[in-house]
Amino acid sequence: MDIELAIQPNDPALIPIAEKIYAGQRLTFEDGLTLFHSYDLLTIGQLADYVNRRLNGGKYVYFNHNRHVNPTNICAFHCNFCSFRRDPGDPDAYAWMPEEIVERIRPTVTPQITEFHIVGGLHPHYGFEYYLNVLRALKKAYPWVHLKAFTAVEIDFFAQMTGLSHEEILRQLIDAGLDSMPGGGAEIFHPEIRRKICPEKADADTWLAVHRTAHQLGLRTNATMLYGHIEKYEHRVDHLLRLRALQDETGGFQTFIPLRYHPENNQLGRRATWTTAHDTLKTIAISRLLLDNFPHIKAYWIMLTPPIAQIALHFGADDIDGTVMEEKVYHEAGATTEQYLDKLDLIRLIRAAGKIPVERDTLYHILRVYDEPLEEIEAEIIARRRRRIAEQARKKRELQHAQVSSR
Ligand code: V47
Repeated sequence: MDIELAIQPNDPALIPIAEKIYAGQRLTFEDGLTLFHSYDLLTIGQLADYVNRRLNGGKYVYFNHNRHVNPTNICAFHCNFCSFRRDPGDPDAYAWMPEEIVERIRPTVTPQITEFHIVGGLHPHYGFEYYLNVLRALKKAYPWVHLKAFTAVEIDFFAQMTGLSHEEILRQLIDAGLDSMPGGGAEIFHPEIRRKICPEKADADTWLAVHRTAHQLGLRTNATMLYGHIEKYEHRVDHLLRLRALQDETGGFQTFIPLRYHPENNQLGRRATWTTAHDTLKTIAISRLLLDNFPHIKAYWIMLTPPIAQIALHFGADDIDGTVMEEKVYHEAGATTEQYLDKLDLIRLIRAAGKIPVERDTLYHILRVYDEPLEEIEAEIIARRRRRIAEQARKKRELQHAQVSSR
């Protein structure tokens, strides 16, 4: 049976939108609003799944082996949704020196890891050189790892601090080892909301201009949207369409990541609450439908929880991010998920959703397709894990032995 015939909207308002989607036509601002106002979640999800299958085949779900690195939580800005930032002198404020970062993460850096996701506070005193040195030190110590670092807001902060253009800042960062940029700092573009939640941050035009420049320099970047606080549906649609317009121009975005707002330990949380699973799945699906020119939609398991991320794989998402290791931004804000899932956990999660796990690098080159029987994959990964633990124990014994002998 034709897929078009199989999807029968319960909400009649969705019929003309479904027809446009089958015809491959672009959705408008009004279509976006109609979708958000509709409670027909299953139809919206089926439409998004249909588009994902048309764009990506619908069988593969991507993940990567990555690690988050947050060099400092000291931040000059005061975004009211942020639970991670600290002022200098706060008891739990920290700022790690580049070599310290290299050593702190060493125990978790294996030859299999392919990406460091590096974001943090805008340190008021450290200067641009500190951030360049973080990249240089990491690249020198772990040259095989892709550095996805610094949001457009950080790039704009460095430009303000130094008086250099965004282009010059990006060129210097690329020289120091930058390979691509994450999608953070986008929040909600509309000025009505942006000025209430992050008035000091680069505005929408600046955020988009930084990504435009990055794309012109050959960097691939991601984009995000922080939803589920005080914004209205029209602000979400406005946000998505601004991203779509830039992507039409440059084609440099890889993935869109809707970020579910977490209200604990931040000022905005006194006014806003957790959003619902229904809203999350609808937002993921509508992102897939409106962002017809974005290759991928990510269901970030840290934000959504693994069970909801798994369901999102049937609502248009084709990526769940990676192993992450040591996530701080959302856990300070009340995220209850693990801070780390290993490769096997991710593979099991994706396979249990009836999809084929595909390990990718940051730029979506396929490293391995996990399509063999699950028991074989489990046996292989567990055996490798055992070998690694035995090897670490052997190295530790050797070190202790050498220390005793040298006394
Ligand atoms: O810009 C901060 C968000 C973002 C909260 O590019 C919060 O692959 C929810 O951008 N509740 C940074 N969200 C993280 C980010 C990201 C994450 C995963 C993958 C990628 C990628 C990018 O975190 C910030 C902000 O929007 N954030 N505080 C909070 N309380």
